Amino acid sequence: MKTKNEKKKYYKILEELDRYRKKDFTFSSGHILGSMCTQPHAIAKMGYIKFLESNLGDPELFPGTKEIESKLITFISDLLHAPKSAMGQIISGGTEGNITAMWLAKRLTEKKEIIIPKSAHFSFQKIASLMDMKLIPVPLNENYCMDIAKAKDKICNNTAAVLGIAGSTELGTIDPIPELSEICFDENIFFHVDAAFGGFVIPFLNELCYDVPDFDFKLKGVSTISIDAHKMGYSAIPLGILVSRNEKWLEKISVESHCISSKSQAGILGTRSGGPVAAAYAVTRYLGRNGYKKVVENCMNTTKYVEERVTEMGLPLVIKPTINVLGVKIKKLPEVVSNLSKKGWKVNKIDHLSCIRIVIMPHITKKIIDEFIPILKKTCKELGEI
Ligand code: 0PR
Repeated sequence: MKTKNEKKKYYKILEELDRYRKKDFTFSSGHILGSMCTQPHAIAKMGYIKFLESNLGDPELFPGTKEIESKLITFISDLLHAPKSAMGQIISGGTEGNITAMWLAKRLTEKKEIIIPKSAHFSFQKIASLMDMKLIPVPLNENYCMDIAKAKDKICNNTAAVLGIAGSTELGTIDPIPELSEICFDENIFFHVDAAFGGFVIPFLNELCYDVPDFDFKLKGVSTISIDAHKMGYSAIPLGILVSRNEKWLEKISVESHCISSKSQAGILGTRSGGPVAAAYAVTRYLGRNGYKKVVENCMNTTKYVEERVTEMGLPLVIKPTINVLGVKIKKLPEVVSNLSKKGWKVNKIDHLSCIRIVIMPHITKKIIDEFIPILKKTCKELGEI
Protein backbone atom coordinates (compact mmCIF):
# COMPACT_ATOMS: atom_id res chain seq x y z
CA MET A 1 0.00 0.00 0.00
CA LYS A 2 1.67 3.14 -1.15
CA THR A 3 -0.64 6.08 -1.16
CA LYS A 4 -3.08 7.44 1.38
CA ASN A 5 -5.91 6.70 -1.04
CA GLU A 6 -4.88 3.07 -1.40
CA LYS A 7 -4.83 2.70 2.38
CA LYS A 8 -8.28 4.25 2.62
CA LYS A 9 -9.62 1.85 -0.01
CA TYR A 10 -8.04 -1.12 1.78
CA TYR A 11 -9.67 -0.31 5.11
CA LYS A 12 -12.97 0.49 3.49
CA ILE A 13 -13.06 -2.97 1.93
CA LEU A 14 -12.22 -4.57 5.25
CA GLU A 15 -15.03 -2.63 6.90
CA GLU A 16 -17.37 -3.79 4.15
CA LEU A 17 -16.35 -7.39 4.82
CA ASP A 18 -17.02 -6.89 8.53
CA ARG A 19 -20.49 -5.61 7.75
CA TYR A 20 -21.28 -8.77 5.77
CA ARG A 21 -19.72 -10.98 8.38
CA LYS A 22 -21.92 -9.43 11.08
CA LYS A 23 -24.96 -10.78 9.24
CA ASP A 24 -23.69 -14.33 9.79
CA PHE A 25 -24.45 -16.52 12.76
CA THR A 26 -21.27 -17.44 14.60
CA PHE A 27 -20.22 -20.55 16.44
CA SER A 28 -18.62 -18.38 19.12
CA SER A 29 -22.06 -16.98 20.03
CA GLY A 30 -23.07 -20.51 21.01
CA HIS A 31 -26.38 -20.08 19.18
CA ILE A 32 -25.63 -22.54 16.36
CA LEU A 33 -27.03 -25.73 17.82
CA GLY A 34 -27.74 -27.86 14.75
CA SER A 35 -24.56 -27.69 12.71
CA MET A 36 -22.01 -30.47 12.32
CA CYS A 37 -19.23 -27.90 12.17
CA THR A 38 -17.73 -25.84 14.94
CA GLN A 39 -15.52 -22.87 15.62
CA PRO A 40 -12.12 -24.20 14.55
CA HIS A 41 -9.57 -24.61 17.30
CA ALA A 42 -7.43 -21.46 17.71
CA ILE A 43 -4.33 -23.22 16.38
CA ALA A 44 -6.19 -24.19 13.20
CA LYS A 45 -6.64 -20.54 12.33
CA MET A 46 -2.93 -19.83 12.73
CA GLY A 47 -1.97 -22.87 10.67
CA TYR A 48 -4.42 -21.99 7.92
CA ILE A 49 -3.12 -18.46 7.43
CA LYS A 50 0.53 -19.57 7.26
CA PHE A 51 -0.23 -21.88 4.32
CA LEU A 52 -2.67 -19.71 2.45
CA GLU A 53 -0.68 -19.68 -0.80
CA SER A 54 0.53 -23.27 -0.85
CA ASN A 55 -0.92 -25.64 -3.42
CA LEU A 56 -0.86 -29.38 -2.86
CA GLY A 57 -1.78 -29.88 -6.49
CA ASP A 58 1.84 -29.06 -7.30
CA PRO A 59 3.77 -30.71 -4.48
CA GLU A 60 7.28 -30.06 -5.84
CA LEU A 61 6.78 -26.37 -5.17
CA PHE A 62 5.56 -27.01 -1.64
CA PRO A 63 7.52 -29.94 -0.18
CA GLY A 64 6.99 -28.67 3.36
CA THR A 65 3.23 -28.67 2.94
CA LYS A 66 3.46 -32.12 1.36
CA GLU A 67 5.29 -33.39 4.46
CA ILE A 68 2.56 -32.01 6.68
CA GLU A 69 -0.04 -33.71 4.49
CA SER A 70 1.73 -37.07 4.89
CA LYS A 71 1.93 -36.64 8.65
CA LEU A 72 -1.76 -35.77 8.90
CA ILE A 73 -2.64 -38.81 6.80
CA THR A 74 -0.48 -40.99 9.07
CA PHE A 75 -2.28 -39.69 12.19
CA ILE A 76 -5.67 -40.48 10.66
CA SER A 77 -4.58 -43.84 9.25
CA ASP A 78 -3.32 -44.87 12.69
CA LEU A 79 -6.52 -43.67 14.32
CA LEU A 80 -8.47 -45.89 11.90
CA HIS A 81 -6.13 -48.89 12.32
CA ALA A 82 -5.29 -48.82 8.62
CA PRO A 83 -3.00 -51.63 7.42
CA LYS A 84 0.43 -50.95 5.87
CA SER A 85 -1.03 -51.49 2.41
CA ALA A 86 -3.44 -48.57 2.90
CA MET A 87 -3.32 -45.15 1.30
CA GLY A 88 -4.91 -41.95 2.52
CA GLN A 89 -5.82 -38.92 0.47
CA ILE A 90 -6.96 -35.47 1.47
CA ILE A 91 -10.45 -34.53 0.33
CA SER A 92 -12.59 -31.47 0.88
CA GLY A 93 -15.05 -33.32 3.10
CA GLY A 94 -17.65 -36.06 3.32
CA THR A 95 -19.24 -35.37 -0.06
CA GLU A 96 -15.97 -35.68 -1.95
CA GLY A 97 -15.03 -38.68 0.22
CA ASN A 98 -18.20 -40.51 -0.75
CA ILE A 99 -17.86 -39.55 -4.41
CA THR A 100 -14.22 -40.68 -4.57
CA ALA A 101 -14.95 -43.95 -2.77
CA MET A 102 -17.80 -44.76 -5.15
CA TRP A 103 -15.67 -43.78 -8.15
CA LEU A 104 -13.12 -46.29 -6.89
CA ALA A 105 -15.78 -48.97 -6.34
CA LYS A 106 -17.21 -48.43 -9.80
CA ARG A 107 -13.81 -48.66 -11.50
CA LEU A 108 -12.70 -51.69 -9.47
CA THR A 109 -15.88 -53.68 -10.02
CA GLU A 110 -17.19 -52.19 -13.29
CA LYS A 111 -20.62 -52.39 -11.61
CA LYS A 112 -23.15 -49.72 -10.84
CA GLU A 113 -25.37 -50.52 -7.86
CA ILE A 114 -24.72 -49.04 -4.44
CA ILE A 115 -26.54 -50.54 -1.48
CA ILE A 116 -27.18 -47.72 0.98
CA PRO A 117 -29.09 -47.37 4.23
CA LYS A 118 -32.09 -45.04 3.92
CA SER A 119 -30.24 -42.71 6.28
CA ALA A 120 -27.40 -42.13 3.77
CA HIS A 121 -26.23 -38.56 3.27
CA PHE A 122 -27.68 -36.78 0.25
CA SER A 123 -24.26 -36.80 -1.41
CA PHE A 124 -25.24 -40.28 -2.65
CA GLN A 125 -27.92 -38.66 -4.80
CA LYS A 126 -25.13 -36.64 -6.39
CA ILE A 127 -23.09 -39.81 -6.90
CA ALA A 128 -25.97 -41.52 -8.68
CA SER A 129 -26.43 -38.53 -10.95
CA LEU A 130 -22.75 -37.79 -11.58
CA MET A 131 -21.55 -41.32 -12.18
CA ASP A 132 -24.67 -42.90 -13.56
CA MET A 133 -24.88 -45.29 -10.63
CA LYS A 134 -28.02 -46.74 -9.08
CA LEU A 135 -28.87 -46.41 -5.40
CA ILE A 136 -30.46 -49.42 -3.74
CA PRO A 137 -31.91 -48.14 -0.46
CA VAL A 138 -32.26 -50.49 2.49
CA PRO A 139 -34.85 -49.86 5.23
CA LEU A 140 -33.69 -49.09 8.74
CA ASN A 141 -34.43 -51.18 11.81
CA GLU A 142 -36.14 -49.90 14.97
CA ASN A 143 -32.85 -48.27 16.05
CA TYR A 144 -32.66 -46.28 12.80
CA CYS A 145 -29.71 -48.40 11.62
CA MET A 146 -29.38 -50.34 8.37
CA ASP A 147 -31.23 -53.66 8.55
CA ILE A 148 -28.56 -56.32 8.08
CA ALA A 149 -30.74 -59.08 6.62
CA LYS A 150 -32.41 -56.69 4.17
CA ALA A 151 -29.01 -55.34 3.10
CA LYS A 152 -27.73 -58.86 2.51
CA ASP A 153 -30.80 -59.63 0.40
CA LYS A 154 -29.99 -56.76 -1.94
CA ILE A 155 -26.46 -57.95 -2.77
CA CYS A 156 -26.35 -59.28 -6.32
CA ASN A 157 -24.17 -59.49 -9.42
CA ASN A 158 -24.61 -55.79 -10.09
CA THR A 159 -23.43 -54.62 -6.68
CA ALA A 160 -20.55 -52.17 -6.87
CA ALA A 161 -20.51 -51.30 -3.18
CA VAL A 162 -22.26 -51.37 0.16
CA LEU A 163 -22.33 -48.28 2.37
CA GLY A 164 -22.32 -48.26 6.16
CA ILE A 165 -22.58 -45.06 8.19
CA ALA A 166 -20.61 -44.45 11.36
CA GLY A 167 -22.43 -41.42 12.74
CA SER A 168 -25.41 -40.63 10.55
CA THR A 169 -26.32 -37.12 9.46
CA GLU A 170 -29.74 -37.01 11.05
CA LEU A 171 -29.48 -38.94 14.30
CA GLY A 172 -25.81 -39.87 14.69
CA THR A 173 -26.57 -43.57 14.52
CA ILE A 174 -23.94 -46.19 13.75
CA ASP A 175 -24.87 -48.95 11.31
CA PRO A 176 -23.94 -52.55 12.22
CA ILE A 177 -20.52 -52.15 10.61
CA PRO A 178 -18.96 -55.40 11.96
CA GLU A 179 -21.79 -57.52 10.57
CA LEU A 180 -21.84 -55.69 7.23
CA SER A 181 -18.06 -56.00 7.03
CA GLU A 182 -18.32 -59.76 7.55
CA ILE A 183 -20.93 -60.09 4.81
CA CYS A 184 -18.95 -57.93 2.37
CA PHE A 185 -15.73 -59.81 3.12
CA ASP A 186 -17.37 -63.19 2.52
CA GLU A 187 -19.05 -62.03 -0.67
CA ASN A 188 -16.06 -59.98 -1.89
CA ILE A 189 -18.03 -56.73 -2.01
CA PHE A 190 -16.52 -53.26 -1.76
CA PHE A 191 -17.58 -51.79 1.62
CA HIS A 192 -17.34 -48.04 2.23
CA VAL A 193 -17.78 -46.57 5.71
CA ASP A 194 -18.97 -42.97 5.84
CA ALA A 195 -17.44 -41.75 9.11
CA ALA A 196 -17.52 -38.09 8.08
CA PHE A 197 -19.04 -37.18 11.42
CA GLY A 198 -18.37 -40.19 13.65
CA GLY A 199 -14.74 -40.77 12.68
CA PHE A 200 -13.44 -38.31 15.24
CA VAL A 201 -15.95 -39.49 17.88
CA ILE A 202 -16.24 -43.27 17.90
CA PRO A 203 -12.53 -44.11 18.48
CA PHE A 204 -12.62 -41.98 21.63
CA LEU A 205 -15.97 -43.32 22.79
CA ASN A 206 -14.34 -46.71 22.74
CA GLU A 207 -11.57 -45.43 24.99
CA LEU A 208 -14.21 -43.82 27.25
CA CYS A 209 -15.88 -47.24 27.58
CA TYR A 210 -19.08 -46.39 25.72
CA ASP A 211 -20.67 -49.37 24.02
CA VAL A 212 -20.11 -48.66 20.33
CA PRO A 213 -19.33 -51.13 17.55
CA ASP A 214 -16.02 -51.29 15.67
CA PHE A 215 -16.18 -49.35 12.45
CA ASP A 216 -12.66 -49.16 11.08
CA PHE A 217 -9.94 -51.21 9.33
CA LYS A 218 -9.76 -53.61 12.29
CA LEU A 219 -12.69 -55.15 10.41
CA LYS A 220 -11.29 -57.03 7.45
CA GLY A 221 -14.25 -56.29 5.15
CA VAL A 222 -13.91 -52.50 5.33
CA SER A 223 -12.56 -51.16 2.02
CA THR A 224 -12.60 -47.37 2.47
CA ILE A 225 -13.38 -44.90 5.26
CA SER A 226 -13.94 -41.18 4.99
CA ILE A 227 -13.60 -38.92 7.99
CA ASP A 228 -13.87 -35.14 8.31
CA ALA A 229 -11.55 -32.92 10.29
CA HIS A 230 -13.91 -29.98 9.71
CA LYS A 231 -16.61 -31.69 11.73
CA MET A 232 -15.58 -33.34 15.03
CA GLY A 233 -11.88 -32.99 14.14
CA TYR A 234 -12.18 -29.41 15.46
CA SER A 235 -10.50 -27.95 12.41
CA ALA A 236 -11.27 -25.57 9.56
CA ILE A 237 -13.38 -26.16 6.44
CA PRO A 238 -12.66 -27.85 4.00
CA LEU A 239 -10.83 -30.95 5.22
CA GLY A 240 -11.57 -34.62 5.10
CA ILE A 241 -9.50 -37.75 4.58
CA LEU A 242 -10.39 -40.83 2.56
CA VAL A 243 -8.39 -43.94 3.47
CA SER A 244 -8.41 -46.93 1.10
CA ARG A 245 -7.34 -50.36 2.31
CA ASN A 246 -5.10 -50.97 -0.69
CA GLU A 247 -2.85 -48.32 -2.21
CA LYS A 248 -2.87 -50.17 -5.53
CA TRP A 249 -6.61 -49.57 -5.95
CA LEU A 250 -5.93 -45.90 -6.53
CA GLU A 251 -4.33 -46.70 -9.89
CA LYS A 252 -7.88 -47.31 -11.07
CA ILE A 253 -8.77 -43.66 -10.58
CA SER A 254 -5.39 -42.14 -11.44
CA VAL A 255 -4.78 -39.93 -14.42
CA GLU A 256 -1.46 -38.73 -15.81
CA SER A 257 -0.84 -35.19 -14.70
CA HIS A 258 1.23 -33.26 -17.21
CA CYS A 259 2.62 -29.79 -16.49
CA ILE A 260 2.86 -30.29 -12.74
CA SER A 261 5.46 -31.95 -10.55
CA SER A 262 3.56 -35.17 -9.74
CA LYS A 263 3.27 -37.79 -12.48
CA SER A 264 -0.29 -38.72 -11.67
CA GLN A 265 -3.27 -37.62 -9.64
CA ALA A 266 -5.84 -39.90 -8.07
CA GLY A 267 -8.32 -37.42 -6.66
CA ILE A 268 -11.10 -35.23 -7.98
CA LEU A 269 -9.43 -31.89 -7.37
CA GLY A 270 -6.34 -30.43 -9.01
CA THR A 271 -5.31 -27.27 -7.21
CA ARG A 272 -5.76 -27.76 -3.46
CA SER A 273 -4.97 -25.32 -0.69
CA GLY A 274 -2.42 -26.32 1.90
CA GLY A 275 -4.24 -24.08 4.41
CA PRO A 276 -6.84 -26.55 5.71
CA VAL A 277 -4.23 -29.33 5.75
CA ALA A 278 -1.88 -27.26 7.91
CA ALA A 279 -4.81 -26.28 10.12
CA ALA A 280 -5.89 -29.89 10.68
CA TYR A 281 -2.31 -31.04 11.24
CA ALA A 282 -1.82 -28.32 13.85
CA VAL A 283 -4.97 -29.36 15.70
CA THR A 284 -4.04 -33.05 15.70
CA ARG A 285 -0.54 -32.16 16.97
CA TYR A 286 -1.92 -29.84 19.63
CA LEU A 287 -4.74 -32.03 20.91
CA GLY A 288 -3.31 -35.47 20.23
CA ARG A 289 -5.50 -38.44 20.98
CA ASN A 290 -5.86 -37.47 24.63
CA GLY A 291 -7.07 -34.01 23.73
CA TYR A 292 -9.68 -35.41 21.35
CA LYS A 293 -10.78 -37.86 24.01
CA LYS A 294 -11.46 -34.95 26.38
CA VAL A 295 -13.35 -33.05 23.68
CA VAL A 296 -15.55 -36.09 23.02
CA GLU A 297 -16.05 -36.69 26.74
CA ASN A 298 -17.28 -33.11 27.21
CA CYS A 299 -19.57 -33.32 24.18
CA MET A 300 -21.07 -36.58 25.45
CA ASN A 301 -21.61 -35.18 28.97
CA THR A 302 -23.39 -32.18 27.48
CA THR A 303 -25.44 -34.49 25.22
CA LYS A 304 -26.62 -36.37 28.32
CA TYR A 305 -27.46 -33.06 29.97
CA VAL A 306 -29.55 -31.95 26.97
CA GLU A 307 -31.29 -35.31 26.91
CA GLU A 308 -32.34 -34.88 30.53
CA ARG A 309 -33.39 -31.25 30.22
CA VAL A 310 -35.40 -31.81 27.04
CA THR A 311 -37.22 -34.91 28.26
CA GLU A 312 -38.09 -33.36 31.63
CA MET A 313 -39.72 -30.56 29.63
CA GLY A 314 -41.99 -33.16 28.00
CA LEU A 315 -40.32 -33.35 24.60
CA PRO A 316 -39.53 -36.93 23.53
CA LEU A 317 -36.38 -37.94 21.65
CA VAL A 318 -36.58 -39.91 18.40
CA ILE A 319 -34.07 -42.35 19.91
CA LYS A 320 -31.59 -42.37 22.76
CA PRO A 321 -28.48 -40.67 21.33
CA THR A 322 -25.64 -42.97 20.32
CA ILE A 323 -23.19 -40.11 19.94
CA ASN A 324 -23.41 -36.32 20.32
CA VAL A 325 -26.44 -35.87 18.04
CA LEU A 326 -29.99 -35.56 19.38
CA GLY A 327 -33.28 -35.72 17.50
CA VAL A 328 -35.99 -33.98 19.52
CA LYS A 329 -39.52 -34.75 18.36
CA ILE A 330 -41.60 -31.66 17.65
CA LYS A 331 -45.15 -31.75 16.32
CA LYS A 332 -45.27 -28.10 15.27
CA LEU A 333 -41.90 -28.37 13.57
CA PRO A 334 -41.81 -25.40 11.14
CA GLU A 335 -43.33 -23.04 13.72
CA VAL A 336 -40.93 -24.03 16.50
CA VAL A 337 -37.88 -23.88 14.25
CA SER A 338 -38.74 -20.49 12.76
CA ASN A 339 -39.67 -19.08 16.17
CA LEU A 340 -36.34 -20.19 17.63
CA SER A 341 -34.58 -18.68 14.63
CA LYS A 342 -36.33 -15.34 15.21
CA LYS A 343 -35.04 -15.48 18.77
CA GLY A 344 -31.53 -16.01 17.38
CA TRP A 345 -31.15 -19.78 17.95
CA LYS A 346 -30.42 -22.11 15.04
CA VAL A 347 -31.40 -25.78 15.14
CA ASN A 348 -31.79 -28.04 12.09
CA LYS A 349 -35.19 -29.22 10.95
CA ILE A 350 -35.67 -32.83 9.89
CA ASP A 351 -39.10 -33.03 8.33
CA HIS A 352 -39.45 -36.75 7.72
CA LEU A 353 -38.63 -37.54 11.35
CA SER A 354 -40.62 -34.55 12.61
CA CYS A 355 -37.72 -33.54 14.82
CA ILE A 356 -35.10 -30.91 15.36
CA ARG A 357 -31.46 -31.94 15.24
CA ILE A 358 -29.21 -30.69 17.99
CA VAL A 359 -25.53 -31.46 17.55
CA ILE A 360 -23.37 -31.03 20.61
CA MET A 361 -20.21 -29.73 19.03
CA PRO A 362 -17.24 -28.45 21.07
CA HIS A 363 -18.62 -24.89 21.07
CA ILE A 364 -21.79 -26.01 22.91
CA THR A 365 -21.27 -25.86 26.66
CA LYS A 366 -23.67 -26.62 29.53
CA LYS A 367 -23.86 -22.87 30.12
CA ILE A 368 -25.21 -22.39 26.59
CA ILE A 369 -27.72 -25.19 27.13
CA ASP A 370 -28.85 -23.44 30.32
CA GLU A 371 -29.55 -20.35 28.21
CA PHE A 372 -31.25 -22.31 25.44
CA ILE A 373 -33.56 -24.60 27.41
CA PRO A 374 -35.77 -21.83 28.90
CA ILE A 375 -36.09 -20.32 25.41
CA LEU A 376 -37.03 -23.68 23.89
CA LYS A 377 -39.56 -24.20 26.71
CA LYS A 378 -41.07 -20.74 26.28
CA THR A 379 -41.31 -21.22 22.51
CA CYS A 380 -42.96 -24.62 22.87
CA LYS A 381 -45.43 -23.26 25.44
CA GLU A 382 -46.30 -20.23 23.29
CA LEU A 383 -47.02 -22.49 20.35
CA GLY A 384 -48.93 -25.10 22.39
CA GLU A 385 -46.34 -27.81 21.72
CA ILE A 386 -46.11 -28.67 25.45
N1 0PR B 1 -21.52 -37.89 5.34
C1 0PR B 1 -22.19 -37.62 6.48
C2 0PR B 1 -22.54 -38.73 7.41
C3 0PR B 1 -22.55 -36.30 6.77
O1 0PR B 1 -23.23 -36.03 7.87
C4 0PR B 1 -22.20 -35.28 5.86
C5 0PR B 1 -22.58 -33.85 6.09
C6 0PR B 1 -21.49 -35.65 4.69
C7 0PR B 1 -21.18 -36.96 4.47
C8 0PR B 1 -21.05 -34.61 3.70
O2 0PR B 1 -20.08 -33.80 4.25
P1 0PR B 1 -19.70 -32.40 3.61
O3 0PR B 1 -20.92 -31.54 3.74
O4 0PR B 1 -18.57 -31.95 4.47
O5 0PR B 1 -19.30 -32.63 2.23
N2 0PR B 1 -23.37 -33.60 7.16
C9 0PR B 1 -23.88 -32.31 7.53
C10 0PR B 1 -25.34 -32.20 7.08
O6 0PR B 1 -25.64 -32.37 5.89
C11 0PR B 1 -23.10 -31.18 6.94
C12 0PR B 1 -23.39 -29.89 7.62
C13 0PR B 1 -22.40 -29.25 8.29
C14 0PR B 1 -24.63 -29.29 7.56
C15 0PR B 1 -22.62 -28.04 8.88
C16 0PR B 1 -24.88 -28.07 8.18
C17 0PR B 1 -23.87 -27.45 8.82
O7 0PR B 1 -24.04 -26.23 9.41
O8 0PR B 1 -26.17 -31.97 7.93
